[in-house]
Amino acid sequence: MTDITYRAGFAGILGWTNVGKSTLVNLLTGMKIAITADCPQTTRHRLVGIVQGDDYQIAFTDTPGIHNPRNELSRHMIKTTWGTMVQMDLILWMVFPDRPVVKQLQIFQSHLEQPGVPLVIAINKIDTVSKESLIPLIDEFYKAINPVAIVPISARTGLNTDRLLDVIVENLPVSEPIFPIDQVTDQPERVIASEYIREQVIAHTFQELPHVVAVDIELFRYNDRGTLEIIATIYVEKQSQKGIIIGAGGEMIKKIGSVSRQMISTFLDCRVDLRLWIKVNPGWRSDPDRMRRLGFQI
Ligand SMILES: Nc1nc2c(ncn2[C@@H]2O[C@H](COP(=O)(O)OP(=O)(O)OP(=O)(O)O)[C@@H](O)[C@H]2O)c(=O)[nH]1
Ligand SMILES: [Mg+2]
Repeated sequence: MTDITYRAGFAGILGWTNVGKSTLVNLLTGMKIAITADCPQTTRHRLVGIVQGDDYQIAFTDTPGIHNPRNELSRHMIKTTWGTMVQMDLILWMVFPDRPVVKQLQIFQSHLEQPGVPLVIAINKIDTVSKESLIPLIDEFYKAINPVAIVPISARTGLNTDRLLDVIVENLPVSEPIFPIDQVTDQPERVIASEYIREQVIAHTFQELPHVVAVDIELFRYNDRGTLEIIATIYVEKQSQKGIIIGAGGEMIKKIGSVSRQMISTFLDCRVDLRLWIKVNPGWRSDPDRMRRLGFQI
């Protein structure tokens, strides 16, 4: 019999690129499930981060941020986001604290107003604005759309995120847990490993090539001594980009390798032996066949 005090469901996180969706998923799960970066279009796949309480389970569904599409990869990312939203028990729309409501709402309206699906608005990055500036913004949001609540938060500092969790739980259906109660994500280990590597490439080469990089795991195997052996290929689009990643005297690739190895080792709690290759794959972001080979489900 269903416990009538237990609530569970999928909360889809939706928002413009760079608003802080993945940062929030990591903060609430307490694990680094989603990679983040100080540049747009970081998240490329839908992924679930599971937050468990005594009487609730929230499956936060992180999505690629909305932006103006420029190639097949962009179009695929945005299609993923809108597609994800139709299967949610609740929509969490994350917005900026310093942009006008009309500018933020735009193409979102029809995706946010779904019959029977509660909408919660989280105004993120409030650590960057004055408290006073939030009051008129909140009023404006209530005039534009009909959320069950608007919660100002900081996904970076954790400010007010307890309140956000309370509001979400109150608005989820009464249900049995959806995932096993010790599970934190739906992402396979090898995908998380490849994402950590991609994050470190972005972090170390920032401004120069965040969008052209894809990472493919070619070997992912625990050996007899319990060490995880990984061989990964970093794909870029031009020879010059390959040079940037290698860096002077190979310093850059060494740093990318050592930080990502450490991150994978911490996440999976084991020794990791990581080998990285870099290959030039011109135009992969505009070619559905090659995107499929790199793991995109299109
Ligand atoms: N100051 C501040 N920065 C934040 C906050 N939340 C996220 N950020 C920063 O904003 C940048 C983007 O964060 P992400 O979590 O990658 O944003 P996202 O919405 O997942 O972006 P996409 O995956 O591209 O859609 C990162 O540099 C974060 O550290 C916040 O509450 N305050
Ligand atoms: Mg993201």
